[in-house]
Amino acid sequence: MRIKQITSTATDNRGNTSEFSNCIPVEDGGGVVIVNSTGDAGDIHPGDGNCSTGGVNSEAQVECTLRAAIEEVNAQGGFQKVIFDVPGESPFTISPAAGLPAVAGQAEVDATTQIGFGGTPVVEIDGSDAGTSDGLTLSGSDVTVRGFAINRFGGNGIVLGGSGTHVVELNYIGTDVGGTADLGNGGHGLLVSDGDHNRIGSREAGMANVIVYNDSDGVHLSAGLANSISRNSIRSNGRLGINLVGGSETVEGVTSNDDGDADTGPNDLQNYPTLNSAVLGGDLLEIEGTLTGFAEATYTIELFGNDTCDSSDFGEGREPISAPSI
Ligand SMILES: [Ca+2]
Ligand SMILES: [Ca+2]
Ligand SMILES: [Ca+2]
Ligand SMILES: [Ca+2]
Repeated sequence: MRIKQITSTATDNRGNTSEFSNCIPVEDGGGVVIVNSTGDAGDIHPGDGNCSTGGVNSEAQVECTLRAAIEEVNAQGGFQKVIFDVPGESPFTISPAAGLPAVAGQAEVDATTQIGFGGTPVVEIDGSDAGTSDGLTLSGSDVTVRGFAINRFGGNGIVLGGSGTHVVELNYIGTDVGGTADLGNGGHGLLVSDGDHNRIGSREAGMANVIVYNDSDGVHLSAGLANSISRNSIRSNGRLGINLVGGSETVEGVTSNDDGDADTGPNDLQNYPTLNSAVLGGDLLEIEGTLTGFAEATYTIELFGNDTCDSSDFGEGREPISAPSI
């Protein structure tokens, strides 16, 4: 019996039993699927409640791969959580032979659950064998992807589509689990192709993404509104760190600020600040700049430190410094 409502009684140590308590609905906490193999086989019966390739992993357990887990949770529907318990040692490298299926949501795919995780990714998705495909694609809504190194895909590292409200945090996109090797993806690090209210990065310490060495932009937005990109380390990508292209902006490259910011497109073609001076005296960094926008709105300004500026002279943003609001 699927329990839909729950109530309770209390009995004391003398045997006196109470009336029933209040009755409350049981919320659906979703299922949990455990990936226990770096293999690439698919699920033999998607939607049957079990993630199984029909084979076994290195410890003779019923094998569940990342591909099989995505197929299974997509078929089950409802909120599903994918966690990791792969035998062996870091890095746990998954090498798909073709593109992985899109994660249709709602789901949380959380590689920080893998034993050995100590604050930085230990599970790597290596696209070397996956042709021109993208690494992970998020469709539908409410998909969280956390804790992966995603590298060497011919396409983009992660694609956010569907209706949005996805979360991408604590991933290394374009590098290895060490965060240093140049293993960029062939397209953008992240592409937001559709959807609103996605969150890329996090204000929480240690939860933002590292987006480096990708051949095109670090984060490319071609549609959608209210897609926040916060506190990530974005550097050494082939083109811009963050690129808004679409709406009234039809060309690639740095989008010019407009007076009053009435232009429209991805993220409403939000104007960026204009920095005038930065002076470091001892521990005190004094920045002067301006932002043209709507008088009644509030804006959060994030500052980033770099060793060198991008060849465009705009960005990228290697080290987030602080986040004052105005
Ligand atoms: Ca299954
Ligand atoms: Ca642009
Ligand atoms: Ca603008
Ligand atoms: Ca605008």
